[in-house]
Amino acid sequence: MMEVKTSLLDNMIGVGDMVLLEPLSEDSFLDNLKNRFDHNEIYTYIGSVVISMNPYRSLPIYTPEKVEEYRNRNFYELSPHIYALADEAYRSLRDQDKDQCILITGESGAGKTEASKLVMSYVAAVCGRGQEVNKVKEQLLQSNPVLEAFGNAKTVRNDNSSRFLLLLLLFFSPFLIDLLEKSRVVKQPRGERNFHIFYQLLSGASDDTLKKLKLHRDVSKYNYLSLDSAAVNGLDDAANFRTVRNAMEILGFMADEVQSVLELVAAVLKLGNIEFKPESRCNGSDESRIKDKNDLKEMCELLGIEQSVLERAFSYRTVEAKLEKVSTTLNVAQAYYARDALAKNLYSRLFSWLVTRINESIKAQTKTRHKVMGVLDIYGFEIFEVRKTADQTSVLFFLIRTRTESPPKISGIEWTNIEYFNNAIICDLIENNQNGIMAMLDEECLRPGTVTDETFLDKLNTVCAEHQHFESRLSKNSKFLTDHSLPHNCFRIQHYAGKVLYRVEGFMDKNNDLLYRDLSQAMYKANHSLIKQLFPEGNPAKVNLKRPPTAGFQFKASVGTLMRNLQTKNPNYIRCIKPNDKKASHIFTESLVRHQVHYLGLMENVRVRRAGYAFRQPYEPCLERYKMLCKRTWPHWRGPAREGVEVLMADLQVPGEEFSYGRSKIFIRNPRTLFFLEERRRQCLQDLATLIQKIYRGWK
Ligand code: AD9
Ligand code: MG
Repeated sequence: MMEVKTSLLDNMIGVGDMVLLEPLSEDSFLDNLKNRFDHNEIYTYIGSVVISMNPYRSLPIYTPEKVEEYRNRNFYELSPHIYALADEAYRSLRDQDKDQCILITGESGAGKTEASKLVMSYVAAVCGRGQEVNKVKEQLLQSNPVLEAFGNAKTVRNDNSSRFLLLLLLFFSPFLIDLLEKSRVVKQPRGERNFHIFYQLLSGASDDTLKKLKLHRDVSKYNYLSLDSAAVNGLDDAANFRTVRNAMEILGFMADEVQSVLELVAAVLKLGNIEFKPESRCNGSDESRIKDKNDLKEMCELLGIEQSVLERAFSYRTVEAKLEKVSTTLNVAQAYYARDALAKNLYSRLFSWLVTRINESIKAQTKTRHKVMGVLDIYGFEIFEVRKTADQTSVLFFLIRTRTESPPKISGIEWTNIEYFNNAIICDLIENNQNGIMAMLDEECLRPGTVTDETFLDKLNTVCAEHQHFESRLSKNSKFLTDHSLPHNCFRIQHYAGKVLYRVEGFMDKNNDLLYRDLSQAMYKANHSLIKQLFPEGNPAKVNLKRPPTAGFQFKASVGTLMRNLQTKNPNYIRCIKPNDKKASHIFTESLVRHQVHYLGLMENVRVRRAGYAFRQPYEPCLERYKMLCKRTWPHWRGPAREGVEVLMADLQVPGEEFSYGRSKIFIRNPRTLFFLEERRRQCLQDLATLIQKIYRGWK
């Protein structure tokens, strides 16, 4: 007799798969999560979706023994674990030749990055061993510390918050999309830090290295580094610096490449210290002058730039029209704007370069095209915050798109219709080419005359109001909410997760992200191969009169590529939940978790998955209907109905993954199984009828 696996129910704290939760309500869902969390069961399924609660402490559940335990086992065989998902994805990749992607979503600090690392290390542990594979594995794992040093920072919500979008493709054609939160380079919110690498360099580099980079060890000497949170508990910047250096070496960075990278990091710090003062001109205008040229001088030495070239680029802006060049002087505000734009560009282009460089080095190890497994770790969704910037707008709408997951279609039999939040409306509102928010932002940025964040907001309000008038798709669905009670510089969008207030402050700037041509040309002239590479548009031979694409445009393009990439893969979902706001273990703040369950759409998820079980029936009628199919249950079963059904299913050798046992019902996944049972029953009845006829004839 076939052994029926029921480990999802046996020896288990609460219910391991929310699909089997009865009765199903938000309260029972939360109770189950809490119960399991209190017993260190941080993973729970919704069908094949893994919910992961952040334990905020290390649990002994990621050992090599655990890896062995989950290896090559069926998803529902063992208790819920992220390894089960990783194994399932890996096996489908290997055996069915299906490219996989793992989509990880959740609030900032919920554990997405940790989850992606766990998936990566699991796959690295179980996948093939050849020399080539080993090399790639090592490099992939080593890319983590480097990317985190340059792309992560301490935020209020997470001491190691990823500030970029990462799509990591394993097996092994790496592809990383980097959309770095570049505004952080020049300004950080209170209580947050700049990217880790700055602090790592200052505390971890040798005296000799610092001297070469013309840096002080003292963080307080640098304008771009926030003071109030320079040291973070539990974060050892110096040790991490050594890890990063070591990882770069394993990734095949040459000594001079590492040196160039560090020079750029140092240059950004120097740049932040350049300050400007106004100087009155006889024509009454104010021109900006550099206050103290020492930092400028040192920066130019680091990057091999002629000081006078950069100095000029900070004083003038040249606009090239068709045949003529017009130079205008910069005032102090414009000079600071130019400085910060340069710093942001330097750093974000360095980050992109690192990503490309890592990709190349991994690619160089792989000779054949392999099947692909992607891990998408999306940076945090800061739902509780009012402050939303243009960087974040993009992320928000990206999240919304990744969350569109339509329920499976099953023909015939029972089908529960689930109201799904229609994301298309929001995507349209934000993305639509004519009157989407992004398009309007682009248009406003290009409009001549005085354009400010406020004029943008006015435009948004007017256009949306007009559309309301014409009952257009945009506002018919009332996703853009104008409301006189809003603070004057805000608008509100009804997202999947709830209403989100956006403040327009800085939207234009962020979208514009304009680097004056004089500065890119100054960078291109640098006698520094890396810098030269990073500013190809500074090449005077390549004067391009077109405006550079806006940040919004670039974002849309990148997301487009990403989406096309993901659509070709089989998705696996991990939903991360943050149990409390204190980064503390053992605390389960119900209201906070409830909120996340809402905006991650987990209840809908359960309903959809339940509907995905084509058939569910209480044990008793099920046993009554099919008991004739098994000698042990026919004509009477004396024990509890559930056990009778278990015996029945085992006797009929229905594969374990085709059904699940709930508290009072059996859930059958595939209509095929139901047809099989019905067919057997029909045959049985027919045989019985024939038998009865025979007997009847015999009597006659
Ligand atoms: V952000 O959107 O990048 O700001 P993430 O990525 O969701 O965020 P992260 O993975 O960085 O959060 O987790 C935050 C912290 O929670 C980690 O630094 C760990 O200290 C802690 N954490 C998360 N998951 C686990 C885990 N499975 N085991 C132990 C964990 N600690
Ligand atoms: Mg992260």
